[in-house]
Amino acid sequence: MSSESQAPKPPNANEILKEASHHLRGSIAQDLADTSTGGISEASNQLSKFHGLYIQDDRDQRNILKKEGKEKAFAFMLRVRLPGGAATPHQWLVLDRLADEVASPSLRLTTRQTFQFHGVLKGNVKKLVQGMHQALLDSIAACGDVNRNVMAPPNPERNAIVQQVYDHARAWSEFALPKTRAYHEIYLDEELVAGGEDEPLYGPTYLPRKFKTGFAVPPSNDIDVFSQDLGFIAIIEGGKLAGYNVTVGGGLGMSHGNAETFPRLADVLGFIPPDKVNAVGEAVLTTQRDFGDRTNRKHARLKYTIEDRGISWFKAEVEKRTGFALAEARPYHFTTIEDPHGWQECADGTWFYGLHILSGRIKDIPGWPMKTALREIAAIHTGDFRLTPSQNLSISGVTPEQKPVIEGLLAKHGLTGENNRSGLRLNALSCVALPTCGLALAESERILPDILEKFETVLDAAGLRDDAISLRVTGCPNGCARPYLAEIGFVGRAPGKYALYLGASYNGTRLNRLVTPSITINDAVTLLEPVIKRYAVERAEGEGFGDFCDRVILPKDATFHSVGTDPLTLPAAVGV
Ligand code: SRM
Ligand code: SF4
Repeated sequence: MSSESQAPKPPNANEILKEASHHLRGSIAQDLADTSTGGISEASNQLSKFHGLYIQDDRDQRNILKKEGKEKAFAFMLRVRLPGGAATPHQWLVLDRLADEVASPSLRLTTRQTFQFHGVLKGNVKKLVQGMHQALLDSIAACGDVNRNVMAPPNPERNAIVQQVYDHARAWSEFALPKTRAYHEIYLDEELVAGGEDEPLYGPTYLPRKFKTGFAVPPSNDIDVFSQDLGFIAIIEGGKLAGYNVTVGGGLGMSHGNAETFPRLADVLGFIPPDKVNAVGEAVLTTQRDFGDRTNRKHARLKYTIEDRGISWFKAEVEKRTGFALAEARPYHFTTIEDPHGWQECADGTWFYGLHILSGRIKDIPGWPMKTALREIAAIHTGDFRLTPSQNLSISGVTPEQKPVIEGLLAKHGLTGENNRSGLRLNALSCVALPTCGLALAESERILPDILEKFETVLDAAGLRDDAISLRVTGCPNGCARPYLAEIGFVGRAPGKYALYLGASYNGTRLNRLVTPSITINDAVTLLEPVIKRYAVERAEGEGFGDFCDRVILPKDATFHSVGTDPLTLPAAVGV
């Protein structure tokens, strides 16, 4: 072996950038002040992600502007930090107004329970951040190589256990926040910290890659706990929260044609009592900080650290850092990922209303004035809003007296039927994709209604309109709508072409498998029509569509396939 091949690989460019950034400052402030362009430098783009900001350009306009020799139509996306997805009515009204005044003006609920603004022009970035700040909201660590928005079941008022879990999620979120004041200086005009500050948890280069945490309360796996880098599954014994099973190493992003990247379900590491959440979280996070791959960003998530070094090694390292051993994992059972819809009564005597919002897009269109309706509700609501992991909204903490008022407002705007949709539609997710996402290879949010209509026709004919089937679409293999955990997954490959995946379990505990690497939506409907018909007549009692595909349609010996390696021959398997 040559000495050259033994030399350690150099850190990737982002590592050098982070180290030199003076705790995430870099030249973002100067770039934002530069009025000669609507964009910012690539270095500032990488760093501003840590502050929840991405520079994007309108991809619908990209070619036209290029032909005209003009600059791209640059604008920022801003993602709010909102642990557990909770916002007050006042905060809702502020975000609603800011969307009108300085952004696209739609609001977008994300798959990790927060809001995104799109179309924020450079000159409006500080106005937006300052406006949010007035309402005690920020976008710190909403993106970047840090612990991101922490997920938790959206309705703590349901019972005392959910409330406890929610409190633990918030405490972990606070604990794992970066300490740098860069955000306050750049966007809120706070004075520069003279000597710089310390980042006790992260150090100067933060984490090798994004890091995601979620808390689940069985039987609901609404947060898709096995897709999280770090997960906590509440264990309930004798009607009390006994503690958590800790999960590590989940993650979904992959690249088409790169077998070294793959979606991975988390391992269950062991059981801990409730007061050990932060200690274990810190040990997991710092192990990844110290051992994660800082040479190759495509191999830098915790899932690869665990895959490469083994779960036993990882557990030993975590236990070394905490100073205590994790107990054996305790039994749990997940049944669903679906949000509750409509009115639900809570233990504290209040109610919440689960409102389905397709792709989490809140805007006004003729006949569907969702933004106006929610603004009017926010103006009189005395409880909270909770954003769900399925891009839906829960209007929570509603008193019995206010219930008819809120219902009246939904009725006034013709929105009471939103929850009376097909089981497929109520369980569908899509990522943003075009025109804002710079990584999209195909449409996602904009094509979802069309996909749903086509499949609804087939499902109606098979008598399956009300069956809950999860369908998730993304514009590229990064997996932002968690498509590899869907019973039917479409993953953008090229304009109009998708990789089709089938056979995940409905409760988020088994990944789906690649059926065909590139197919049009029409061809996929044709391909799946006989499968759906067979499912309608041949399924076992209570069997979900994904389980049926896994049991009957997909070959027994197949493991997860990445694109380019032996897609399953579904037509032969189905007998069409
Ligand atoms: Fe995501 C990158 C949108 C949840 C995996 N994601 C992006 C960017 C920022 C594109 C970019 O880097 O330029 C997208 C912005 C699009 C836009 O115009 O708004 C984007 N991701 C989203 C959201 C808004 C999808 C949605 O429609 O709701 C979700 C915001 C979550 C939040 O509030 O924090 C979103 N992204 C996810 C999830 C699901 C989850 O976390 O539960 C995943 C898969 C889980 C995972 O991380 O493994 C996910 N996003 C990615 C990846 C691939 C990461 C990887 O390990 O390979 C990227 C690309 C990257 O990081 O390089 C990405
Ligand atoms: Fe963009 Fe791909 Fe994420 Fe969709 S899955 S938002 S296309 S990065």
